[in-house]
Amino acid sequence: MSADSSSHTSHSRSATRNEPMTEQMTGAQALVRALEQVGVDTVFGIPGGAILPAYDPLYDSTKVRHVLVRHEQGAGHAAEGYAQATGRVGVCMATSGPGATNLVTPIADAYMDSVPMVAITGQVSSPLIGTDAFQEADISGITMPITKHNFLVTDADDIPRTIAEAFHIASTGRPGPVLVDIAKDALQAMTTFSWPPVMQLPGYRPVTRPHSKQIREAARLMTDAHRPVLYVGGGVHKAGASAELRELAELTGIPVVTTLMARGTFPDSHPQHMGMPGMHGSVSAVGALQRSDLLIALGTRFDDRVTGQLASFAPHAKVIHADIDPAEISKNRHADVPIVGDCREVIGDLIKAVRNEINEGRKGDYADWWKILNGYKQTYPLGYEEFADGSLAPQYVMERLSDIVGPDAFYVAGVGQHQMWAAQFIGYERPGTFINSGGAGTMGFAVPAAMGAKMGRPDATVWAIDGDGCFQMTNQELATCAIEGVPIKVAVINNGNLGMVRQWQTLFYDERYSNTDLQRTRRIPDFVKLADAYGCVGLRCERPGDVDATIRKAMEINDVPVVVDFVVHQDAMVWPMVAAGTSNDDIKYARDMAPKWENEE
Ligand SMILES: Cc1ncc(C[n+]2csc(CCOP(=O)(O)OP(=O)(O)O)c2C)c(N)n1
Ligand SMILES: [Mg+2]
Repeated sequence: MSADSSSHTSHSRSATRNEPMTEQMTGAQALVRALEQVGVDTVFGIPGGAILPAYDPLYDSTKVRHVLVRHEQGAGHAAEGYAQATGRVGVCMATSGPGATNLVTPIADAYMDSVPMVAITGQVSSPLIGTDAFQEADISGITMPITKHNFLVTDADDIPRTIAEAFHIASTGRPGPVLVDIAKDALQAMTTFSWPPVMQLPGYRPVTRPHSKQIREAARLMTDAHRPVLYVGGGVHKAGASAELRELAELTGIPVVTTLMARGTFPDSHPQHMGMPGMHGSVSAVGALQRSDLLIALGTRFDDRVTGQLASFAPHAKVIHADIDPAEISKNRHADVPIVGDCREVIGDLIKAVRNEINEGRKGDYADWWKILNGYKQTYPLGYEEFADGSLAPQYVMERLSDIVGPDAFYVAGVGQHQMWAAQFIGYERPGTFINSGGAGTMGFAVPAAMGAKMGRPDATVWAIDGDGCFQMTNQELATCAIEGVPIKVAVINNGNLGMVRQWQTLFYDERYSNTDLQRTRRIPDFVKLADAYGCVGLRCERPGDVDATIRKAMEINDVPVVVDFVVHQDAMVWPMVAAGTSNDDIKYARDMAPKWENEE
């Protein structure tokens, strides 16, 4: 490939600062140039026939680094991890047909968790579309319900504008995944590249400024309430509003709960923090919501994992619900005060409105509420069972990781028990430091997402906390990490089982362990040997006494990825738990152990 043919050397007219640049090139070159123009520095992907024209100019780009992953699912989750660690749009690329369908899971994942992502796929040439051509899949049709928006591009002239629009849509309003499917002949055709293009999105105008009347109404309710709770979801961090949240919380003295997607948005160590609500939330957080008379729901969506049985969720509470996406408001729970807007603006305005209330001599008094809440915290702290045989408790591993690694690292979890323990037993102090698959619950998320996070934030320590089941779904990206020089650390919480499913079998299926045993005594595969085979360092830890030294050793290795096989007891369970479909009031903090709510009040 000659550098002379690169897109950088063929200016027909030198672009000055204010003049739009205009140049003849192929659609593929226009694609790469557009990606450079929107500021993309990293693309995760795998080439193939239909996308091949795009890979040629990509080879020459000095601005865009393409990371060759081992599976397109890895590309998608890496783009998500990159996006969540940096706040920028993550980008993945794949060929048509199976390449594109391998992206479906991460696209769905990004959609559920509002992650800004652009997925670029090659499509068969436009005359072949609809003919069952080789490697044809209608990926825009397939992903219609799981993308914020998607495009099928069949004309080279549309490529720059479509890329500009895709990045704009993915990153503004409620973030989400956008698919750009480009027919091969559009990539090969000649076009005139000009930048910036004029976007054509007349119907797309996210409302970011909240309505002042609603804000005043909300502030009044907050002042009048006796038992308010700030119910904080992932949208608050996405809006970059954690500082504002803290100011509002401290100004009002209202307790805060942070959902799975909001861990770290409000510091765990803050005395007003009540913990994580939901199916595996703390008794204090679940109790606070259930007994509340006012929920101030910010960037959160009343997910069933938080509400439990909806009809009995927070039965005495009025609801203020602020979200950038009007479709979320009153979707699951009626909002008495609906507020459409960006959480940073909403919280900023709420601070001003509450100050006005205070200046007028009206301040909320929540002293009695805090007596109840502090009682919950003292009586029902998070705890766990230790095993008499000296085997390792997974929660202990989390506690030690938290202490030794500290709150500046990123923790990227898979899905299952280990994810819940990572949410519960690691102390999060900084927004965005816990990255996980919340809405979709996608096994296999951790390793590639950690890789993406580390590439976006190379100076940060990134720990993937994975299950032995999850790890076997996407550990091939360890090869990518080793080759690309991405020294992530992976803690495999190896309980030898599809543990979360096994937990449900223990509790609800009479201990009939149908197809959840991964046969750990046979050690197939041996994760330490597997790490070695992938060019990573593999460590194993089986006893509590070795945990600290093992973590420290992993922390000292910074040139290659490290995998630690933490062999833990298979019977460890995630508590507290609200059984699916039951009321939050029926939360158990251990097996058959229910809190006594009445005594606390
Ligand atoms: C792709 C996918 N398949 C199946 C499930 C259902 N599922 C949820 S948790 C889980 C077990 C996960 O096992 P492991 O990774 O070992 O984690 P553990 O619960 O043991 O910590 C399964 C099978 C899922 N969430 N995602
Ligand atoms: Mg497991």
